[in-house]
Amino acid sequence: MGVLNVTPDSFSDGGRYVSPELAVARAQEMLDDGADIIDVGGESSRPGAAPVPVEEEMNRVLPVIQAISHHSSAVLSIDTTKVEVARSALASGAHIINDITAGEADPTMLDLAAETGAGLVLMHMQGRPQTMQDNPKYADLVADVTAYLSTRAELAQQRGVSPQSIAVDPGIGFGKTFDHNWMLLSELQQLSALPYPVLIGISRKRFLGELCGREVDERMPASLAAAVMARSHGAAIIRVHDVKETCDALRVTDRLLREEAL
Ligand code: HH2
Repeated sequence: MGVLNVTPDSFSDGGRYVSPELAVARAQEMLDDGADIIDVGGESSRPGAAPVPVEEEMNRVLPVIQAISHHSSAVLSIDTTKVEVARSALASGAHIINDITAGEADPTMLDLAAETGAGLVLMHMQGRPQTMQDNPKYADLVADVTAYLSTRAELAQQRGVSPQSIAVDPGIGFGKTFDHNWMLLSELQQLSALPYPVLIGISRKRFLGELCGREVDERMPASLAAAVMARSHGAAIIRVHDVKETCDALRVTDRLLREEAL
């Protein structure tokens, strides 16, 4: 899954793809590099990010989704917590709702997924972006995150979402300390045991920078190592900025995993 943030303030690619022309060109580049899904976002969720009004978010993402779907048959996801944005994005050509609040910000998000048959990514977050990094605490991190995602996925199904449409995501960096992120990555198998594909977003995130002492644009090697480990622990979808390099790393990982399974 290639990341396409149409925002002025995303932590990694903020401000780079604000015009629809640049965004469409970037989407095409990621598709050529091997992305299966392009995740379009119009609101940064980095710690402390300012909320974006619904009209503004729509003005950012809709022209981009319309233009990409006009130019290609790419699978598009919309990274939003707002049901109005998701509804318009689906009507403009998106196929998947990526909701970092797992339908909690707006409970009708689950109904929208049911009604449209869209894919639905349910992500775990403790707190909300404004405050989520203020001392997050868990009784049993991996069990808590796994139970939360399982419960949200069951609720989505009660609302009419097909189980085949659901993916779950532990939300690396969302209400997690440095150690929490490492623990979730190392014990991803527990989440992979749920009957849904696991999506994970590690690309260029702060915990990698902290470990290696690298700024955002120097975190690709660390992101590749994390992607390889996540894949070998069962992640089905990896959300990344560096698509070409990640695809090569995953081709090697998948080939070796297949060999090991023989
Ligand atoms: N991470 C970010 C945004 N959306 N969605 C899912 N499902 N999983 C993630 O880990 C995830 C996500 C944050 O990264 P990015 O979009 O690059 O930055 P920003 O939130 O600043 O726009």
